[in-house]
Amino acid sequence: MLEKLIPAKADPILGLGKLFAADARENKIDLGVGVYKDADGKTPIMTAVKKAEVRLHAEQTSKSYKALAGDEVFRDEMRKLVLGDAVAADRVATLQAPGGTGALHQLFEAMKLLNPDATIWVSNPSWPSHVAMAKHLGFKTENYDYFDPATSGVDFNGLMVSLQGMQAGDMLVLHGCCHNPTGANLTANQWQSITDLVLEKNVMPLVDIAYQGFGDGLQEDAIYMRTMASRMPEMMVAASCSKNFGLYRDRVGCAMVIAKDADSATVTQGNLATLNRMNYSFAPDHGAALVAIILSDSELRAEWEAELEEMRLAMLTVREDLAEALRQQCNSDHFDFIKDHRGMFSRLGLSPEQVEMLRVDHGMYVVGDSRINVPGLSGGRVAPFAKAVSMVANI
Ligand code: PLP
Ligand code: TYF
Repeated sequence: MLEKLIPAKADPILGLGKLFAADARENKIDLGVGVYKDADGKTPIMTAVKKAEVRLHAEQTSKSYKALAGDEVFRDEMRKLVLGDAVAADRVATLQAPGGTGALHQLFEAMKLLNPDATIWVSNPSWPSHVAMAKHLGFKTENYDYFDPATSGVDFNGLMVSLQGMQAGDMLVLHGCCHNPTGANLTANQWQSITDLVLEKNVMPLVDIAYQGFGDGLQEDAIYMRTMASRMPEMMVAASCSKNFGLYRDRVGCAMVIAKDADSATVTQGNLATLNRMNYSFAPDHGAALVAIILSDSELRAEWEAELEEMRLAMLTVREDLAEALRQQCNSDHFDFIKDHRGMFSRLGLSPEQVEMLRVDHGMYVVGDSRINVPGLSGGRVAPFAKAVSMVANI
């Protein structure tokens, strides 16, 4: 039967890592996969996470199963971290899931129960897994305009025109903050206009928040999404702890469903737990247990928040430095938008050929759509990168 399989396509982001590993050049730079890197190019374990692991090791007495929906402290702390007090706690059903991807998967599955004929609307461009997962689960998908290459900002008119095509019962995927792959983000007013439209059209919003704390701050990054949540009778949120806790491989995420009232939330909660049972029974515990310890302990929490803030500021410094270096190298303010973008990524607006030249001629590994992983440039990597970009770009 296996002859029916056709070779799988490599993930456009993860595939780059293999090429990088095979490159023998010493001055090569990896700006591919979105993981935080310090000045040494390492992805550190956060100190609060290390301390929570010590505590977990000392205090955990059993590895027996927990609740199907996951650890209650974790889920409640995540609800507060993401939604604040925008929505009454008894209106929110929560589910521990393997990473933000697992949370997205479970929410798509929940959507299958609500409307299998829904079209899932995804920004153009977006993180490739959004469309891939929605299609894999049998949904139709549509793109909505998002990025304006002329300004490297959001094409908001285009976005609103595209979203006029949404039908009642469809789902709209929004990035909560730090848009992947562009780095261009919606303003408060734009979020409000989208919320108006979603309410008018009776569409289910799914906010994917994978970078809370990486943009303008832990609270600031959630604020627009919270305003939307406070206005919506129903909404879904997929949160990831991969980046802001540095727990990538431990697979920690939380799916949240806001229901119109407490009774509806109770029924939703039961259905979410069943979705865990239908897919993998219990979500992995270790990383979620660490997040629960950190978020519910004031000292560890303060330490985590301080380190996260350091990481955020380091990324902003790279943005400032890169924009300035490109000003010098190109003798133009063309790349100043890098300072306005937020999060781990910026789309530079280079052609596939220019991206190829960066890799082949200069050993600079950028995703094919010219997305860079900003923290990959810390530790003195800005100057050589800016030089290489100025050599391939026609500015
Ligand atoms: N959503 C977006 C937009 C992402 O960029 C990512 C990747 O980091 C995720 C979700 C999910 O990440 P993870 O499953 O590693 O938590
Ligand atoms: O966009 C990124 O680089 C991160 C990490 O299949 C990632 O979101 C990339 C590809 C993938 C899963 C995670």
